[in-house]
Formats: sequence, C-alpha cells, structure tokens
Amino acid sequence: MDRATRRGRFITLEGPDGAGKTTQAERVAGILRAHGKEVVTTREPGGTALGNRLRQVLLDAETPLQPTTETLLMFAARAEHVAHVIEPALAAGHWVVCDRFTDSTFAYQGDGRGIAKRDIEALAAFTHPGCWPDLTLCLDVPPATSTERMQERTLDGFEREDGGFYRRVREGFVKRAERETRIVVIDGSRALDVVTAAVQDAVEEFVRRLDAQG
Ligand code: Z5A
Repeated sequence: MDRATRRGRFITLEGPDGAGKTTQAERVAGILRAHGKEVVTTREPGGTALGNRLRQVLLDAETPLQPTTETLLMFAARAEHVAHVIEPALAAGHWVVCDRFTDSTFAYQGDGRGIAKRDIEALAAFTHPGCWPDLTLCLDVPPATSTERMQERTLDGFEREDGGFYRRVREGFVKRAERETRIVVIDGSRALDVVTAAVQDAVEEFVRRLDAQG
C-alpha cells in the first residue's frame, strides 16, 4: 500500500531503551483521539500472536542469537504485523501509533550489531514495500539515562549489552534522523512534562500540516 492510497496515517516512536517511547505512545494516541481520529496502538517486535511469540525468542537473555538470525526474526515478526495490523488499520482510515519499527532495525541490528545497511534496506523493501511511517518521533537519551530508568527491572538480552553497543545504537538513530525528514528528534532526557510538551507540539504541527493540505 502506498501513501497515496492509504487513508490513515502511521506514526512511530523510536529511540534507545528507556527513552520514554511507551509512555509517549499513549500520549500521542490521546492527542490524536482528541482530534477525532480512530487510533490503533501497537508495538514491535510484537503486535500479532506470532509476533509476540517471536518477541519472546528475540528478548530471551538466556538464548543469544546470531545477528543475522535476530535481523530475520525482526522482519518475520514485522511482515505479520504489517499484513495483519498496520496496513488493514491504515486502509480503514485509522491512525496507527507504533512503539518501534524498521528504524530500530537500522540502529540495533545495523549500527549495534554490524549488519550491513544495504541488507536491512533490501529486507525492508521485501517486507513492507511502500509502508513507511509518515512521522517518527525519536526520543534521544544518553546511555546513562537508559541505565538509570531500567534499574528496577529484570533486564532482557538487549538491555544486558555493554555501553559501546548503546552508544552505537544512539548515534545510529541520530544519524538516520539527519537523512530522513520524517524523523523528529526530541531530547527525552528532560523532565516528563517537558518531553510530553515537545511531543505534543510535534504531533499538533503534523496534524496542522495535513489539515492545511486538505
Ligand atoms: N529491537 C531491535 O533490536 N530491533 C528492532 O527492529 C526492534 C526492536 C523493533 C524491544 O524491547 C527490544 O527490541 C529493544 C530493541 C529491540 N531493546 N531493548 N531492550 P522493549 O520493547 O522491552 O524495550 P524498549 O522498546 O526499549 O522499551 P522500554 O525499555 O520500556 O523503554 P521505553 O518504552 O522507551 O520507555 P518507557 O517504558 O516509556 O519508560 C521507561 C521508564 O522511564 C518508566 O519507568 C517511565 O515511567 C520512565 N520515564 C519515561 N519518560 C521519563 C522522563 N522524561 N523522565 C523520567 N522518567 C521517565
């Protein structure tokens, strides 16, 4: 489905672990609902029954995967998610708010694990041709903030990676945002109400621009 034929809009939240994506995804949905939009909220990896089973495999700290296996499983989960959740919702005129999508694969598997970007590009073109977010809010936090916010939980496989991995992932997101105009970077290390206000501004601006286009 290309952008011209879809009726809804697709918004993603991206950024390193603990950046506040899940918290802000709910707020984005609330802003859109206040504008009268029907909103579907979802996340990756996951979003479908098979996607959730693959999520358990991908996040299992006891069973590390080869980077290639990890990349292919991310796209397997995504293929199901796009076909069964994202595209049907967009076709029905709903807005989709998704916690992570393919930008995460570029940052984690590409910059973090060293998978070639051209291979990720090829898998993206194979898995979701024409289905890219209209707006991406990338919450940027330094590794120290991620660590601090994750202190009270049991860490999954990704969260046990070292600081070097997280620096590469973070830089990967920021560099990708420099090339992709749909990505808006927001400093997620600030107080919650400040970050929420910045997210609200970005979403309101996007809705205003669309309304102005008719
Ligand atoms: N992954 C991948 O490698 N490749 C891919 O293609 C995809 C994913 C799609 C998913 O796990 C993992 O999969 C992820 C990347 C990898 N790596 N890890 N781990 P996940 O869904 O469990 O992890 P996550 O996406 O990073 O979610 P998260 O750790 O829960 O972070 P978050 O959603 O960004 O943050 P949050 O849950 O909203 O907030 C975290 C805590 O901070 C919470 O207590 C909040 O109340 C608090 N918080 C939030 N904002 C603030 C502010 N502004 N100030 C203070 N405290 C705050």
